[in-house]
Amino acid sequence: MANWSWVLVWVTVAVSFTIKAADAGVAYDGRSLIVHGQRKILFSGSIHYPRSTPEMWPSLIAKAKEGGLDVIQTYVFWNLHEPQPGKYDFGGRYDLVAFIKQIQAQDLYVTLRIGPFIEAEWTYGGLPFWLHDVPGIVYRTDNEPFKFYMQNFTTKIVNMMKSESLYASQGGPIILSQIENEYQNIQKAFGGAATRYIHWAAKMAVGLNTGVPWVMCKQTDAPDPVINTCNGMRCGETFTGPNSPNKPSLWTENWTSFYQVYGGLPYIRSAEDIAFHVALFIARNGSYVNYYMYHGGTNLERTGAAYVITGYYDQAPLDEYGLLRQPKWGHLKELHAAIKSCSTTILQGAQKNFSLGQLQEGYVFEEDKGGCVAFLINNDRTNNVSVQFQNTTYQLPSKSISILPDCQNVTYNTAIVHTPSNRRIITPRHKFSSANNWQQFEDVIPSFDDTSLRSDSLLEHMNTTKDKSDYLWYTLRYENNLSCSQPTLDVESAAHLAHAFVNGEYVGGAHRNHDVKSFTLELPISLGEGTNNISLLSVMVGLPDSGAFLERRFAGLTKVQIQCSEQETYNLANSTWGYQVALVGEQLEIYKEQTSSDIEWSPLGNTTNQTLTWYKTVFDEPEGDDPVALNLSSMGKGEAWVNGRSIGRYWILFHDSKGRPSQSQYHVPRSFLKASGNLLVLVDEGGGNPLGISLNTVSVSVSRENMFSKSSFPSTA
Ligand SMILES: *[C@@H]1O[C@H](CO)[C@@H](O)[C@H](O)[C@H]1NC(C)=O
Ligand SMILES: *[C@@H]1O[C@H](CO)[C@@H](O)[C@H](O)[C@H]1NC(C)=O
Ligand SMILES: *[C@@H]1O[C@H](CO)[C@@H](O)[C@H](O)[C@H]1NC(C)=O
Ligand SMILES: *[C@@H]1O[C@H](CO)[C@@H](O)[C@H](O)[C@H]1NC(C)=O
Ligand SMILES: *[C@@H]1O[C@H](CO)[C@@H](O)[C@H](O)[C@H]1NC(C)=O
Ligand SMILES: *[C@@H]1O[C@H](CO)[C@@H](O)[C@H](O)[C@H]1NC(C)=O
Ligand SMILES: *[C@@H]1O[C@H](CO)[C@@H](O)[C@H](O)[C@H]1NC(C)=O
Ligand SMILES: *[C@@H]1O[C@H](CO)[C@@H](O)[C@H](O)[C@H]1NC(C)=O
Ligand SMILES: *[C@@H]1O[C@H](CO)[C@@H](O)[C@H](O)[C@H]1NC(C)=O
Ligand SMILES: *[C@@H]1O[C@H](CO)[C@@H](O)[C@H](O)[C@H]1NC(C)=O
Ligand SMILES: *[C@@H]1O[C@H](CO)[C@@H](O)[C@H](O)[C@H]1NC(C)=O
Ligand SMILES: CC(=O)N[C@H]1CO[C@H](CO)[C@@H](O)[C@@H]1O
Repeated sequence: MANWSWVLVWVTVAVSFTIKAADAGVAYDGRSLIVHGQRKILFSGSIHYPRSTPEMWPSLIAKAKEGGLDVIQTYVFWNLHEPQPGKYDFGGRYDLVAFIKQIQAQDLYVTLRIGPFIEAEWTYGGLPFWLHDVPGIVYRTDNEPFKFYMQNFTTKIVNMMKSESLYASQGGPIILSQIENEYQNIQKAFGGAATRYIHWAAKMAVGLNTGVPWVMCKQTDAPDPVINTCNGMRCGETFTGPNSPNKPSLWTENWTSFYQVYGGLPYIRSAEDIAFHVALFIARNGSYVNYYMYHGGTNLERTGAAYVITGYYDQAPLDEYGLLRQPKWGHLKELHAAIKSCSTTILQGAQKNFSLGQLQEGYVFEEDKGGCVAFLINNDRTNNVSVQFQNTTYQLPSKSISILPDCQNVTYNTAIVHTPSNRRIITPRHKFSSANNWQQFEDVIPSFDDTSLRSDSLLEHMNTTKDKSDYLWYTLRYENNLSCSQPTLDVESAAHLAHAFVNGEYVGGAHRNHDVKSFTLELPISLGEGTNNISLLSVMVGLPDSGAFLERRFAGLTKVQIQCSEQETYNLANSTWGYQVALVGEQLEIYKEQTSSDIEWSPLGNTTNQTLTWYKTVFDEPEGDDPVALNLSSMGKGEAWVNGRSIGRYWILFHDSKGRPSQSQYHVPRSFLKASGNLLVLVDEGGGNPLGISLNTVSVSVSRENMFSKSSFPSTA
């Protein structure tokens, strides 16, 4: 079955460091992965290829390597690669093979998390939306249609890797693969079918004979020989361990921060806290740690999941732009070096642990031939303490771990940071404040007669747009009763936002947030005599990416009524509705250079009160290599394109608890730009003023460590 099953007879750790039989590939035992016969402690970092550009990959990977990583981990993004069943796309940012070969060129390993369900704060958790229309499908359980497409795509990827000789068993860089993703979170919902599914998935994956092990993260009962691994912030404390003594302790997601949603604040996790938990995990026999994310990047286009902001894990050791975030990057680099300096002893030595005080403990790895490594841990959050270890006194700062590669000298303490902090510097390079340089196009507010798709009920939003757009118009003709003198329009929605128009005039909007399921609109409106056109724009900010029964999720309007008085209410849910998928500007691809010139643009109007308006202008590329960002803080909500390529959604008006937009700066990858005449197009749902937009370059204040980023890494090409 598994070509590494011979390893299961490997019981003691210290027999020999080199294992002949595994030279060709990757094996494992209870202590670690064994790569080409060598036992390894591996530091890994997540970098997702479609969240940056091919031009950025070499520098991101080089900075990861310089930071002491051995492995780059990435998900595979099914919905990018198979936009229609059997039609594949692996070009440009989607070029998985080129990404892996770039990692290989820099002598690092790869962990390939195929999923193919990935969650990842990626729209629909990476599942292609067309799956939704496969008859009888239930995702991620013992369901034939789902298993068919999952196996089909998994096989496609594995075969692609094999044909490029990318598995370590073929001399390539891939040392580990993942099937499924945090399935335990939803397992209960499927009862016995879940167990059958997870066994099927393990068997299917193992049957693909990659010559490298498979893991299931957050899956305590991962079937042999698949390795169960830990995801979380404190795996040294929380991981219940491998489910077999023959499996190593691997941490596939150690969150360096947390993803941010619109309306939410950034999650700041200190360098000291990350370092503490990584050191603890290694002290407790862990042998693989992955930073999720090492570089988060940008949710370009409409790829972010529901409510997730466009910048992804900006707080990671490499920030959204790929610049070093200090002291995080440098403090972890020193940690990796401290552990690497003694990894042979950690892997070969016998481990013992002992108490050093009420809240203090020690872990020692000792080899017969003399090597000795100690981890001295102070779990006390407030007090520095002195401990005695082998007749020597050691000062341990509060909540810290000291590493002694020779059991004598402390070379690293997780709470003592030598790396200076740095600061982000935003340098304004251009202001778009001249109205003459802008043009606008007001999108059309469709009325019922403009629509061709009709239904006598309120349709589900996602199944109607098929995720071709964030936008779905619900339109209606309403015959007004003159007795209704002070009508209100009441709307309830399970989508993310709605904007209401009566007879072409904007009457108001509302939205929900990441954590609630629905919202309501109650708007006083004025109705004319006879026929009135009611047009409601329902908006999604990314599709959901998690939970059981994703295929049954409901979004869109759930209730529409006109209330004339408490007694007199007209429920419009079962009226005849006319639907329009996408804005007219989207249908015309107004943001593309070729099509933009065919549109009748107008001079910029009074921008104080526009709704659903497209804006365009041109600009020159800022000089130099520093990353480029647009400050969109004067805008409302919408999406922006540069030279026809979407740089993602923006949402300024939804403030966090401190009264600020969750994200103001939006990354424009350098490779999207040419020297001059770059076309910028934005669509704004309302409240935006393009005259306040500015173009900036982004850098970090130069500290000692950053000299490195300046000199060796011309940031992005
Ligand atoms: C996947 O399905 C397509 C049809 O959609 C088929 O052409 C292809 O051979 C299948 N691939 C595998 C590896 O099963
Ligand atoms: C680490 O592994 C050793 C065997 O080498 C075992 O005795 C010990 O209990 C393990 N420690 C932890 C914390 O799992
Ligand atoms: C050694 O570590 C194990 C696992 O964390 C713990 O249960 C045990 O109490 C420790 N022993 C001592 C003496 O601290
Ligand atoms: C510590 O001191 C005691 C008594 O002074 C001695 O027996 C022991 O060998 C010493 N241990 C080490 C590791 O030096
Ligand atoms: C604890 O130790 C740290 C690091 O050595 C030091 O910065 C801090 O001031 C100490 N705190 C106390 C309360 O002594
Ligand atoms: C390590 O500690 C020993 C004894 O404390 C000392 O003699 C030696 O110089 C130290 N080595 C280094 C590299 O600091
Ligand atoms: C989804 O839309 C398709 C038409 O594209 C329709 O056949 C199907 O019934 C819809 N499914 C649901 C659950 O509404
Ligand atoms: C108008 O009001 C009358 C009396 O209140 C009611 O019978 C009728 O159904 C209403 N018509 C519409 C179109 O709402
Ligand atoms: C609308 O129609 C559906 C079924 O077609 C029915 O279940 C629902 O009660 C109706 N709603 C109203 C308000 O009439
Ligand atoms: C723009 O419109 C607002 C009201 O909608 C008005 O107060 C303002 O004076 C107008 N500005 C210009 C420059 O016309
Ligand atoms: C903007 O438009 C809305 C709706 O038409 C109106 O209520 C509001 O007063 C306008 N604001 C300004 C500043 O003109
Ligand atoms: C899986 C896991 O360990 N999750 C933890 C991640 O860290 C946060 C913050 O400490 C915990 O709340 C989660 O339980």
